[in-house]
Amino acid sequence: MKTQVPVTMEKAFIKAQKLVESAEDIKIYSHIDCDGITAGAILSTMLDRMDKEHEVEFISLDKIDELKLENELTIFSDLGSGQETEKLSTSSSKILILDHHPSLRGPNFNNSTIQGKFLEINPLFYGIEGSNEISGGGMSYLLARTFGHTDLSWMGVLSGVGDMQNSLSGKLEGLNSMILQESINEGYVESIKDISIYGRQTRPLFVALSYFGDVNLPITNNKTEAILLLNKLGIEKKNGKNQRSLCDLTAEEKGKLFSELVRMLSKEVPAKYIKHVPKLVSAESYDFLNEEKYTPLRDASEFSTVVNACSRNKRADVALKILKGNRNTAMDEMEILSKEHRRYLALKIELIENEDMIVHMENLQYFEGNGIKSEVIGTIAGMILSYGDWKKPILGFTQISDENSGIKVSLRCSRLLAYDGIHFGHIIRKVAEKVGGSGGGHSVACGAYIPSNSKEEFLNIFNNYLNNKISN
Ligand SMILES: [Mn+2]
Repeated sequence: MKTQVPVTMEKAFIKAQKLVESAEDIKIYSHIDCDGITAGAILSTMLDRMDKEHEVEFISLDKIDELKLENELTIFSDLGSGQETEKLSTSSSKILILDHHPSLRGPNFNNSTIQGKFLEINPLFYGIEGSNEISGGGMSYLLARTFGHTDLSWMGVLSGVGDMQNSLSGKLEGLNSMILQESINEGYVESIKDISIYGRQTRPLFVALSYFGDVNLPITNNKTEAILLLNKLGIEKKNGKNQRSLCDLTAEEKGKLFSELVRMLSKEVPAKYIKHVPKLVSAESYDFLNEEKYTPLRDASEFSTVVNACSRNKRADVALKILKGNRNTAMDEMEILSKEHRRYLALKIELIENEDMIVHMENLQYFEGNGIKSEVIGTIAGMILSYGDWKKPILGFTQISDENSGIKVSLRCSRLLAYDGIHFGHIIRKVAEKVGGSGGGHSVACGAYIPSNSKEEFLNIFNNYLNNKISN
């Protein structure tokens, strides 16, 4: 795993630097998710500092084919590699791609017919993994870094976490860890050896514990049990009038909680998984030191939820303002969007749970999203897993959009399945292709787009494919 930018890759970034320096009018297209929006914020800040005329637009992947390039330089960040971006090229436009998804072209295309007008920089060209070693925002940061803007490294950390690059190992690795180190050196980030629970800054500890979902424990979806657990361990729930959060615990208290969670989990999981249990409970967490404690912007993982809440309500502009530090009105808007986001998720979870909408097949479980916005179907699948059977993956289906009758399917599963060697990102791609769709992603969080009438066939192929791979 590389923790330094390879020389050949550095050379590519110097070429990119020249492209940017020589352009007077620049357009940025970036992906409309946490990683992509943060990538856009990094590039936009970089261009602001150079006084370059530019515009940022956040789009979904299916929109790329329709674009008409009208600017001197167009930068694609966190997207563009997996699309036929070269076809957009015109005689008067230059293209720069900073992406970390698998490329349709490969490194040699840069030297081909449209040489000098098309530059794609992708970690995979340099033997660096795009799923856990660097994100789209990380690639954008590496460009900003060639101009000396190492103070933007904290956004590289945020995009790595937002892209779930740390989800399996519990920490940022490869080039992500280099970016993390730079952000620590700059005094923007603190890395903390911690317990792997979401909501470190904003959720009362017992609430955060009740969302434990990789394995169903007595505390899962049960706040009373979570409180009893804290009582048993002698961990105070309150600090004066205020509920304590994970970030308030002492190292000793975290140690006690860690041991108890490991003990509880080891009782619950099949023998072959026991060796992986500690990885489920421990993780590095990242605090942004310039953000106030107990706010959702202090913790990298909670910050990424805020960005997602904005984008999923089609207000990426609010997230962009917050990232770039234009906070005044954006903070209020962000709070409203976050509340709305949480309310929407809670309503949908309640519906699926109350109506018993999880359907069990031999090797998987699924639910029909009936009108759930396709932007959040993955988030909801992840949350609903704790109401189903953690030993199987869960798939959520929903219509792509009002205009597109195709189906979006999202899959989530316990990290234990991935530690055991299953990579659902690869599996979902194969199965989706068999029914005429496309898909991919991480081992524990991935998705696909499939034709509108192919759900049954997709489910059957998927279920059969998992024969003997899932232990029930
Ligand atoms: Mn990404």
